[in-house]
Amino acid sequence: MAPKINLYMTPGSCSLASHIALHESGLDFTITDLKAKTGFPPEHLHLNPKGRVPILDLDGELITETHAILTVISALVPSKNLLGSSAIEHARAHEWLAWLSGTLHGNAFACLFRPKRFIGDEKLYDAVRARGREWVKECFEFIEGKLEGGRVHAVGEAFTVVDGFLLVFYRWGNRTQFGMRENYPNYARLVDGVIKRGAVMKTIEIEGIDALND
Ligand SMILES: N[C@@H](CCC(=O)N[C@@H](CS)C(=O)NCC(=O)O)C(=O)O
Repeated sequence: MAPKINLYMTPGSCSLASHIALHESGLDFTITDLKAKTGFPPEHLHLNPKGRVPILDLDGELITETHAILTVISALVPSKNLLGSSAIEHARAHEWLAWLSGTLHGNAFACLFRPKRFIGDEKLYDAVRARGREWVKECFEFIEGKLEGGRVHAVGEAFTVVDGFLLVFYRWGNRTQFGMRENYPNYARLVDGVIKRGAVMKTIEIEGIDALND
C-alpha cells in the first residue's frame, strides 16, 4: 500500500529541499504550511518540540531534520537513486547533507539570521552577524571549489537530493546579497540546471516563490 505522506513546511525555507525531493520521488503527498518564516508557531510544537520545519508525517510517524527526511524519501523510491547510485555516492550524498545542515545552515546562516542563538548580549548581535557573513562566504567558496570542472551535480552525474538542498542556500545567498552568479559561477551553473527540472518548477510554483530569489 502507498504510504500516506504530509510535509509540514514553510515556503522558501529549508523545507524547500524536502518538498523538491517529494516531487522528484513521484510519491503522492500533501503539504501543510506552518507559517514558520518569522519563528515556529508555538501551537505546532506538538509536531516537533524542537520548533522547526520541515516535518514529514510518514504513515503517522513524524520525522524531523532535513537530512533524515531526504534519506527516508530516497529510501521509499530506490529506483530513483535520489542519494546516488553506488555506495560511494551514497556516502558523498550524506557527507554533503550533514555539512549543509550542520555547518552552512546550523552555524553560518544561523549566525547571520539568528544571532540570539549564539550570544546573550544584544549589543553583540552585529558582531555575530558579521562572523556569520564571513562563514557563509567561506562555505560558498567551498561549494564553488567542489563544483570545479564543469560539474552540474554535486554527487555523481545525475540529480540527487543534495542538488535540491543546494538550491535553498543559493536562494538565501541572493536574498542576503552575496552576488551569487558573479562570485560563484560553478554554483550558479548547478542551480540553473536544478530549476529547469519539471519537479523543481512544480515545487517553486506551488510554494509561490521566485526560483533563484535574485
Ligand atoms: N536542523 C534542522 C533545521 C531546521 C530549521 O532551522 N528550520 C527553520 C526554517 S529554515 C525553522 O523552522 N525556523 C523556525 C525557527 O527558528 O523558529 C533541519 O535541518 O531540518
